[in-house]
Amino acid sequence: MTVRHDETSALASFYQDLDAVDLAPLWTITEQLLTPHPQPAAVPWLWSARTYRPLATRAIDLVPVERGGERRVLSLRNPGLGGRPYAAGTLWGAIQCLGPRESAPAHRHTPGAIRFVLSGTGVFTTVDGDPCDMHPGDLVLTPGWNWHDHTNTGDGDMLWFDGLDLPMIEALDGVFFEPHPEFTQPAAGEHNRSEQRYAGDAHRHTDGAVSTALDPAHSPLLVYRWADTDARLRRASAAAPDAPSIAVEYTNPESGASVLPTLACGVERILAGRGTLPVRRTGNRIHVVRDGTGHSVIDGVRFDWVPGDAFVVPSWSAVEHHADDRSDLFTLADTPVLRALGIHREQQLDTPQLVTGVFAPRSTSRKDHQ
Ligand code: GTQ
Ligand code: FE2
Repeated sequence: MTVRHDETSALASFYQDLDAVDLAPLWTITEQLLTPHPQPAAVPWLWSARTYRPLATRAIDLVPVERGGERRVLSLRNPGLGGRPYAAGTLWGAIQCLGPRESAPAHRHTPGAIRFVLSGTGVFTTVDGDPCDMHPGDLVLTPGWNWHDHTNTGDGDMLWFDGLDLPMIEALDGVFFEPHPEFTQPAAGEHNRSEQRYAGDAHRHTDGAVSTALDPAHSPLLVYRWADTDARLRRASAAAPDAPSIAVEYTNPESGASVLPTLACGVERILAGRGTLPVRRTGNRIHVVRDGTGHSVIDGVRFDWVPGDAFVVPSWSAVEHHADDRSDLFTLADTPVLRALGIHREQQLDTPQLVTGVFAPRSTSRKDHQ
């Protein structure tokens, strides 16, 4: 179709007039907005423990934990997000560290958080007056608007992974934050009260798709011990001896729902020398390697991992996991929100992906000194 010159210039000045009064024509941007499938800005990415551990140690030496700063936290910043400090479009992921006899000040916020302990001992997080002891492999919840502070009573550093729904709550313009009037919550006496009250099996065997039950409330159980998670994985594995992998979800012991209304947590155990077939799911995921070495293939790129590494699987990326030795991958996912809104989708692929590249994790030029 030929357009006469005066029509072209009429159209150009029409677009200028629209722009000048803050109107945008859909027909020029519709394909960017209504994509055939999710096109997350976040890219598959991995942060290696070998690189972040010495940087966390330097942070402990260099940066005090104070009011205002609140937390000594290194966020996993996805390079696809234009400098925003988020691991994925909906998920905050970070490494938090606390040195000997340090406390991080009490506060609360509407975004909900989970902690998965990486290393160290002697730390507890007080959640609305209940001090929850933290050991490697434990999961601790700080649900939205619950007061929380962290205290290291020990002689060594502790490192843990933080996951929050912060970018999701930010997108909903729902962020509130409040400092506690005291630096830490008043000493509360007995520790682990939620654990004593709700002790028992709070895990569910799943097919890897976490969170089928929905609950607007958070779990009343605030700490899940690794020994219980491991026991549940062993039982599930014994019941399915031929399965290459087993997945369990941490659940609300009262309703069976995800641990937080917005966030689901689980562990996927991949047996030595075995692997999973690729799957695509809506929603974003962060995995933290608890045990084992192996690799994942995400959209055709191979990501090698060892314990402590954290990696992101953006929505609708094809992902498969392969273990050298028996491997446990902790999973944080926003699945409950997609399910609640009726937009969760999953697609199993029948053949392994063709590997077209190998991810090279970033490392510091000052050679990973310990
Ligand atoms: O420990 O309270 O990684 O408020 C980000 C925000 C941790 C925390 C984070 C937080 C915290
Ligand atoms: Fe917080």
